[in-house]
Amino acid sequence: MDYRNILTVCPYCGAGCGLYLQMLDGEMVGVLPAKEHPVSQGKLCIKGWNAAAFLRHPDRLPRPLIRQGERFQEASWEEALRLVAEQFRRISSRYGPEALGFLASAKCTNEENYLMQKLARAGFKTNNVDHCARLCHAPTVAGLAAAFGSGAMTNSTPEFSQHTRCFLITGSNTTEGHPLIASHILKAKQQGAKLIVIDPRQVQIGRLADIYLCPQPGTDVAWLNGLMYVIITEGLADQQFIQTRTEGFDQLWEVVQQYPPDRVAQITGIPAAQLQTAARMYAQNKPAAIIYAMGITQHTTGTDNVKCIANLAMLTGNLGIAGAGVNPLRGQNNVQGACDMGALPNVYPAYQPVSAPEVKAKLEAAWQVEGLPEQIGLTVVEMIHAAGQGNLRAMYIMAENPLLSDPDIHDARQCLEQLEFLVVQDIFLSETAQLADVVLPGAAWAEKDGTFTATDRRIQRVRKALPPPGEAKADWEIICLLAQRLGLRGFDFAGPAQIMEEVARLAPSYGGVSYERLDREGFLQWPVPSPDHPGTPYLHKEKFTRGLGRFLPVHFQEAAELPDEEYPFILTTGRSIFQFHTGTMTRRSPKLEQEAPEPYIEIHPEDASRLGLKMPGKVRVISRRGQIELTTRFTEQIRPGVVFIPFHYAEAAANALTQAALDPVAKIPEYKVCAVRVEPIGQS
Ligand SMILES: Nc1nc2c(c(=O)[nH]1)N[C@H]1C(S)=C(S)[C@@H](COP(=O)(O)OP(=O)(O)OC[C@H]3O[C@@H](n4cnc5c(=O)[nH]c(N)nc54)[C@H](O)[C@@H]3O)O[C@H]1N2
Ligand SMILES: Nc1nc2c(c(=O)[nH]1)N[C@H]1C(S)=C(S)[C@@H](COP(=O)(O)OP(=O)(O)OC[C@H]3O[C@@H](n4cnc5c(=O)[nH]c(N)nc54)[C@H](O)[C@@H]3O)O[C@H]1N2
Ligand code: SF4
Ligand SMILES: [Mo]
Repeated sequence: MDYRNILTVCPYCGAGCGLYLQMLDGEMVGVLPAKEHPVSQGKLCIKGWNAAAFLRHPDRLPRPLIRQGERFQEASWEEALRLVAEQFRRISSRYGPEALGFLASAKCTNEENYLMQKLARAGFKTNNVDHCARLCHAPTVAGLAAAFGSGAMTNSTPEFSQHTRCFLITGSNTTEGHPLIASHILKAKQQGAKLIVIDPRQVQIGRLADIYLCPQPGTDVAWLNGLMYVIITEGLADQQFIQTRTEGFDQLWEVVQQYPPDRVAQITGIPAAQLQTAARMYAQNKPAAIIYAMGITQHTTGTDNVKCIANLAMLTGNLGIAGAGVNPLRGQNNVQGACDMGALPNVYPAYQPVSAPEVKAKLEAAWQVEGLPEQIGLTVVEMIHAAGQGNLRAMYIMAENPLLSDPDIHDARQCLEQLEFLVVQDIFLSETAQLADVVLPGAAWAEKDGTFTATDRRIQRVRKALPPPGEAKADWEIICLLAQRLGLRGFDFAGPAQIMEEVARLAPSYGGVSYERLDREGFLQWPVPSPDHPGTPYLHKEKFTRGLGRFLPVHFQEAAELPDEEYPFILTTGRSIFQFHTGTMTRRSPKLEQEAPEPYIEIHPEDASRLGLKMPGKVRVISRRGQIELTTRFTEQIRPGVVFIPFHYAEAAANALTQAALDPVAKIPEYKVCAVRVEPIGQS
């Protein structure tokens, strides 16, 4: 008998927990948490324990599929790749490279994302490459890069339980979205750290808080400016840090002085006294960490919200020290890495701008190509709209499911239907794959080698434990085969380790990364510029990446669509601990599906009784874009006038209701605010 444990990383959230896959005679028999892992420390959340449950599901795609009219026909790799190569070449030469779009993926490895953007840029000369970070932390990347010069989480997860004295958590349902990060926070709280939670829903972490504030959704700039008003007027700002490390304080004060607590109360619904108490608690307990996620970014003012968070941390000197900082919790297992690899329309690997001539020259030399495109490409939602307008003719979607995850999916579907050619590379026949002309079967996380980069810039090895089903292949291998068929040079890699060697040569912050080091040291946190550099647990120690930190003051602006008589409720959407995104994996994991099998709407009992709703009962929820039917859940943990729907369920897709209003800078859609009406069905 051959029994072995293979150390790898959980495929779900950006916490990046370590786990072992237990293998007996080549079969997977279980999952074990890794005791020595610095983040998970021998624990896993329920998704981690069930991370392998979908791998052998009968719905896994074993062979390529080619559309024949309304149906799919199984095909050989040879046939499928020949068709993809022919169509992409034809469409590119007929309409130009801008008619092609590529979606890379935060579910795939760094090596796979690196190759996808290389294929788009070196192979087809377009920067139309993006991925779900656009729907997630694009405002973080834009806002923090402007303020600090680097758009990543400043500190590290283990610091929360070792150093942090105060947490300000906003727009993060931490115990459900990042459970093993929450456990560091709760450990710190047990040791006496203060906990402030600001969220329109009193999610579990809010119920455990010292102070919980309940703002109206979409009013974050107002209360953040309000906190700064109190800190400045009460003399709690860190003058020395402001003077030596930052610029633009006077401009900040000009704006912030217009947000006294009484005005903030009118805009946000947060009582003035509560705002003052929270401001004092945050400013007087150092080091203090701000932790945020989608409640801050998924707004038309997402970038403004992030800038305010950066302002608040600089104002109190909470940067460049352990346990403090601005900590955007990145969502997917490898969304940090997909951004680092340049799967974004404006930057090459390690955020080197596509518009900089010296960067272009460097990559042209390295990739042995000429004429890399300088023009910034299209973002996710822009690509979908360009397809609808006939400007984008072909798309290659690797490991994303936009027909459930994009806003306003009825419109998204109509747009994608206009494409001349759609390739989807997935492990299941997702909603998006069902629309494809060619479906390419990928290998899942436990079936391939590579690296994922967790939210705290922690690069870790993912290891192959078992073969993919049927003829499915690792995504990196599929891209290489396609590129070779297209006659492109520079895609003949022996394996992921060799791809990482190329990444390390071209991406300065990954310069010291190698598989040999990762195997020896367990993880590396970027920037790790050279083989002898130890890696960086927290950023901006002596100076900011851009030199001085820059205050970027912003005024409050309303959300794009507010309630009115016809659509009187604010809909906010998000997650449940048991399900992940569009459910392709968790809904095929029996224990997870059993816990949360059905779509639901959370509504305050006052609103429910006004509408005459019953629990359990069914309602129809209607927005200007669509309607869905689901089950009611009454809870006092939501603001009256606000309803919540998770977006995991195809049978009642929250994104049938949401809208594609975008943040003008980051181009993220406003998933967290739109107007809806709620009607009882079959109740009297
Ligand atoms: N179980 C599970 N875990 C996941 C995922 C999953 O699908 N399932 N997805 C992963 C991914 S990709 C991501 S991005 C993360 C997301 O992690 P979170 O961002 O924690 O998840 P959401 O459910 O979107 O929750 C956002 C929070 O913002 C609050 N909120 C809503 N509107 C506003 C507002 O206007 N202002 C403020 N301040 N707060 C608001 C909501 O009440 C909620 O508490 O989770 C990751 N982890
Ligand atoms: N209403 C609403 N909508 C939202 C959000 C919200 O809060 N509210 N959040 C947004 C956010 S933050 C995010 S990140 C997006 C997520 O949006 P998506 O990324 O579109 O959602 P996923 O379900 O994670 O899609 C991943 C796909 O990859 C496949 N897959 C998994 N592993 C592999 C692999 O190794 N290889 C291949 N080839 N395929 C694989 C899965 O089967 C699945 O189809 O959703 C966004 N949409
Ligand atoms: S916290 Fe995230 S990374 Fe850790 S086990 Fe749960 S889903 Fe996986
Ligand atoms: Mo996300």
